[in-house]
Amino acid sequence: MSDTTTQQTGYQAWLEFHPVAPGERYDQYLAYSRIVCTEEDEVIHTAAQELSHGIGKLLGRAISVSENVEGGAVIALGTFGGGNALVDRTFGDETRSVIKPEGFAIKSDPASGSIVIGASSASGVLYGAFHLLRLLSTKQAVNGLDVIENPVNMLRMINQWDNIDGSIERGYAGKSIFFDNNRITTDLTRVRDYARLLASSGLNAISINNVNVHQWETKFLTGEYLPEVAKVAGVFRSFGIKLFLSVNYASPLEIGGLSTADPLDPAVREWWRVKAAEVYAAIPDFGGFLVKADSENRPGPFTYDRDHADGSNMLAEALKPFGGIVIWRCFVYNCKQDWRDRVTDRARAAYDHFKPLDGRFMDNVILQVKNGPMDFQVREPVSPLIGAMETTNQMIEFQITQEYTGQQRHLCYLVPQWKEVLDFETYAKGEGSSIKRIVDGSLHGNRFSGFAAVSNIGNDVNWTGHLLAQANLYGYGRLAWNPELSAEAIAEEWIRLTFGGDEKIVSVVMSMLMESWSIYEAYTAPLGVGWMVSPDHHYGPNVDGYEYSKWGTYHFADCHGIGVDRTKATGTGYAAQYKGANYETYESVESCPDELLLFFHHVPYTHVLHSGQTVIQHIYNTHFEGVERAEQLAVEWAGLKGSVGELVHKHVADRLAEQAAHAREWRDMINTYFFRKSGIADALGRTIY
Ligand code: GCV
Repeated sequence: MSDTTTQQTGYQAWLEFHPVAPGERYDQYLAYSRIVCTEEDEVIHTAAQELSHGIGKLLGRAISVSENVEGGAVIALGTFGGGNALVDRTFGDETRSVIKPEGFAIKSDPASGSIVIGASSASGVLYGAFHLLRLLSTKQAVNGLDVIENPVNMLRMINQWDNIDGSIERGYAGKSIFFDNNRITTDLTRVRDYARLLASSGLNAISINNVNVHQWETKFLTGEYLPEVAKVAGVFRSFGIKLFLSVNYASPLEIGGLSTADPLDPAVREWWRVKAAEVYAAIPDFGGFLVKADSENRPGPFTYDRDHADGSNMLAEALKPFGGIVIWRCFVYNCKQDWRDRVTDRARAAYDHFKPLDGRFMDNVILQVKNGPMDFQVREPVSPLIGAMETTNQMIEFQITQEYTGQQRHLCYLVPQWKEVLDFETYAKGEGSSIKRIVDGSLHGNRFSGFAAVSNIGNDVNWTGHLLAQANLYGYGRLAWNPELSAEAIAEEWIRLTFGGDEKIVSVVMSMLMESWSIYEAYTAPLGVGWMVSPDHHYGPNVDGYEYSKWGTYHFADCHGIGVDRTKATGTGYAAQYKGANYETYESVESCPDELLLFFHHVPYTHVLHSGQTVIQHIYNTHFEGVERAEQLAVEWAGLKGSVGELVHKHVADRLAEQAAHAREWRDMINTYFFRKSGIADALGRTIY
């Protein structure tokens, strides 16, 4: 990799540190020529090194790190009471009392002209360092700083779906950076660079292997792999990130020589206790286990006629003495449904399985719930399970990897979608019960809570396949840190950090990102009905791809109409899982929002939407417009030729051309399908085959 710059390959991503030009605050920044770090702590040293590296690149000169606080304006960093005189002098009790475990304060010291970063933990110092670097990289004034930041969410986690053979389930950016050929990779350089990216966006936890834990990965808990896992944990530790493992629920059977994995069997419980002790002996700060059980053919407690509380509590009990946690996924549904069965509704499943168990989980179990009831579609309602369990820890799961949103071949900036989910009012405890307040733990006063998301990276040189998909990884971290940040603010930060401060690039890329989700939605499955993709690989279009299969994902289109009746009155009753006004809004075809109409209702093609269009005309219009808008993305990007690096420009241009071509395929297949089904012509007489 000879040139790793963002402009040429994208490798440095948002940690490119474009040089500050004279006139762009160069002189102001030049004053800070030294970093002062007095504590012997790995994470604080990382922070000092990052500052030295980043500012060095911004200013084009070497920035030293020393312990000496005297001698002009410096950047000092450390924990409160940790021995850095500048930190201790700058931050009084008032500031210290409002800084939470991973928060930080940054203040300018008028006496010395220095900038001081203080925190109550080493991780806080690191986040403070990255915050300052963000200010400098986006060329903001740094005299007179007085910043206090605390992460809103406790767990800010990434889930890798990487397999030991180097493949990645739903990975669209090359092979795994963790595993190759049934071994954990020995050169951890790339893992370290990934840890930097994650920590710099505010993330603090990672599970490194796929939730579908197969034969070889089950052995991660054994001496064959644990020493190597411990090395990976060490890399993440130096960036304040805790390592978790996905575990196979049937491990006692598969690697323990037991004849059962029954969670109430004393021998099974003992096996997990011993196993947890072995893992903690190798990795003292191990985070815990992530578990997909009784889901899509994975083993689980149902085999023994036990429930998910029994299963997760068994693991929680084993981890508890070491401070570990169990993250138990709620993606549990019948994946062998008969498509002729109109009663079973996959959307209902998570709520139906878990809600009755509220109050039965140990306090170190967290339920991880996907943002929607189906599976990361471009449009779904918010999962009604989130917030429905008052005495159970919950965290939300997003998908950064674009399984159903264009697989990093199409541009789809997902932060606006996540924002909508987080701002959704659940009425779980009356008004003011938004999703973000449930997942930050404040609404129900949970001990553990937070965000998880499936990563979108692989060993492609630019990490994410589509360079602009880096914005989703960055945006996820920033949103997990602070869900109040706007999608625009995050996009702007990312563009400036990645491409530098050219205002033309900022405005063009911003408009492309902000439009992209709605463009993708326009030319794919209409009005919230979802799917319509090819089975297995999910890179559509295939309108009936899942219509006659066992996965519970149907649109029920016939010559009269389309959509799934999920009302309580005449359908599956899913709408009744929502509280208060949400139930009424979704139950009624009159009040259901257009974008979710076909998720909740089966309607004739002539049904008139709130927009004034009929369903069929909406389908035609959005698909024609969606293609035009996708083509326009390519035109906008073409205007940046010469402004961004040549290779990067070509790479994104190629992806956008493919997106436009693929959008045309979506348009024609969807429009033709519904024209032939409904027999209703396009009011505007456009070409439909
Ligand atoms: C890891 C969907 C995906 C699967 C994934 C599963 C899950 O079904 O297609 O690849 O498996 O979700 O979240 O467990």
